[in-house]
Amino acid sequence: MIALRALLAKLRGRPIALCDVGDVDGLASAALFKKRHPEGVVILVGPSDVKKWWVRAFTWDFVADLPCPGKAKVRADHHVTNKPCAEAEYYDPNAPAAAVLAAKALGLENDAVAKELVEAAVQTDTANITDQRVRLLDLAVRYAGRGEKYAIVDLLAVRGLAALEEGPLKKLAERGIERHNFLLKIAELLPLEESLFIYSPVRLGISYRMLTIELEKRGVQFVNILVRRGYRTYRLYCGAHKEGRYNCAEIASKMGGGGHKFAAGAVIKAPIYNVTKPIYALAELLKPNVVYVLGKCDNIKLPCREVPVMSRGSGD
Ligand SMILES: [Mn+2]
Repeated sequence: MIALRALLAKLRGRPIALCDVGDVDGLASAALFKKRHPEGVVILVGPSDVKKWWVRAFTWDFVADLPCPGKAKVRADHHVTNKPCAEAEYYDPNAPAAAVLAAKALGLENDAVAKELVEAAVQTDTANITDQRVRLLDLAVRYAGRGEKYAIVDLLAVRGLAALEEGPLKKLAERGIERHNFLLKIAELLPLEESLFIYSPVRLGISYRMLTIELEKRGVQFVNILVRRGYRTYRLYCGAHKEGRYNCAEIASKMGGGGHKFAAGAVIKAPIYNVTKPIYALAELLKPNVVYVLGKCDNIKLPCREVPVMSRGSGD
């Protein structure tokens, strides 16, 4: 458990950092902290985890790319919606990435490896990737599990982007490319209708959030992907065009989740006596002409079209 990891670090008198688990910016910021404090311990969490009691219980030596966890000594962040709170704030809503501010906060502005990491964070956070190594890092991070992300932070702290050239980070990047290509293949098989209802009866090892974004890029206005993650467990990913008339927050909240107008989601538990209920509950809300199934239409009592995909095992 990550709370225990933080507690142990505290007891050993090590500096602790709290960084965003979600993207290259968060991980690059964490790597900068490790570069400055090799004995330090990084904890990676998402923005919503910051409200958890154990996160609020600690005094964090360094926080990056996240809202205030309560008690923080130094914080580097560029989100307009996050209020400053730390003893020393490196906060600039106009900064292209939190890592830019993290490097400043940690006194690493002139370090060559740090410069590389900052540049990688800027390119990914501004969706303007020009360096091939940054593209590889982005794909490695997108498809990495939590444990793998800690390994990425350590490797980046020691070697910078050169860590992508061999060993575990090269492997993670290769897996990222493979999964992303699989995602693009699925996107190609789907029709570009205004609104899509997609059902995935098994997890395909892709990022479904990325698939909603990819389909929107291609012109779909409203994408709902329902993924069956277990016998009774489902996950909804909703994506809508920012200026469109569709509202993901509304759909997600009706399914027991939440989020933004343009991106929202829900985890749904089906009743034991009716394990396919979430499919029909979502269809009731969306009233789709057809359900696109990433696999077989078996037993789905709705107009259904099969999208022939090859399963690749679990991932996101
Ligand atoms: Mn960021």
